Amino acid sequence: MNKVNITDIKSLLSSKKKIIIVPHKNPDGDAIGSTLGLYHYLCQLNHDVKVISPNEYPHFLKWMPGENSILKYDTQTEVCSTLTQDTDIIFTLDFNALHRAGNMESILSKSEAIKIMIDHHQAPDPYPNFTYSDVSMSSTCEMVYNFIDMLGDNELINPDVATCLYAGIMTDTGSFRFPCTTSKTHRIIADLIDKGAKNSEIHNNIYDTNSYQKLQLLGCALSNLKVLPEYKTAYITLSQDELNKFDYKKGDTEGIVNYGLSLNNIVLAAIFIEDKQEGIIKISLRSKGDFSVNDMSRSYFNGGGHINAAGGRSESTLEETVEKFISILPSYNNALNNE
Ligand SMILES: [Mn+2]
Repeated sequence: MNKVNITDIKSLLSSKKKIIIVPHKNPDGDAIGSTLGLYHYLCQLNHDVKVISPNEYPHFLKWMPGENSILKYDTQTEVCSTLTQDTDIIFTLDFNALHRAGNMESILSKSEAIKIMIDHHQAPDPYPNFTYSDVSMSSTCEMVYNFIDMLGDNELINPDVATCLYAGIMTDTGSFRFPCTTSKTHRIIADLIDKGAKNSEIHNNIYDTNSYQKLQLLGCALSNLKVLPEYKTAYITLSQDELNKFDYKKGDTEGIVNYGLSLNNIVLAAIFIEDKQEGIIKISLRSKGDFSVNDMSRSYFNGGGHINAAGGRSESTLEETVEKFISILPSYNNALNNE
């Protein structure tokens, strides 16, 4: 794995460049926070910077400074294609394989621009010219902080940069409680507050925006929760009909999987969400300790992620997907019961 070469990047950024910053498809708080944090930093260096998201993101991220300047590839394809074809540098943030950029995959892989990856997921693809990959990091936002710091520009972390990076670290660490949260993470968070991130306001903006329907959907998910104590496993299902009944909007199911993991004596939690439009079942897996849901997802559910948090998908029905999940648990019996 390459470590990013800061000296080369520093000289690359020493003259005005056209720069595109791209988060992964279906961007979350860390993806939007890191792209906007980097955007506010690069704008101060007088580069010509654009953030292009492959698609739309949830409404609870639509308060971040600079958010209204984000272009969306799926609805603004022409302008986004032109910009991507005519750029000097492309930063890809919070993902490490081009297929994670969804419909932007082919335009990104064809581009001759210098590519710089900043990411904390496992097993990065070798597409970039510069790779800053570190799976021990809590979030890509923590890495963007380090990146700016390594470039010697810590003083350019203004309230806008600080706010975006704080939001991404907070969401990717489950408000600083996941095992990836280190003392270094807290030191960075402290510095971001000193530099103008309003921590309590950011928390409210992200977490206190529930609609009545969203809470009803959560109630439905929790009543569907099943526990398999012999495998220290809990799982939740949500069918398309249930999503429709509660007027599902993008982001409404975010975090629901963690309720399974909050049960006493549970090591593995899963949620299976039917998506009839895409014709797939979306899967989120969470675990405690050394049990790797990244491995499980890579082996069985066409996905991956981190040791304790991974995503995946299935093209079978909801029922078949759950059956498959239950059928593979015996092969993980020792690992689950040794936690
Ligand atoms: Mn992340």
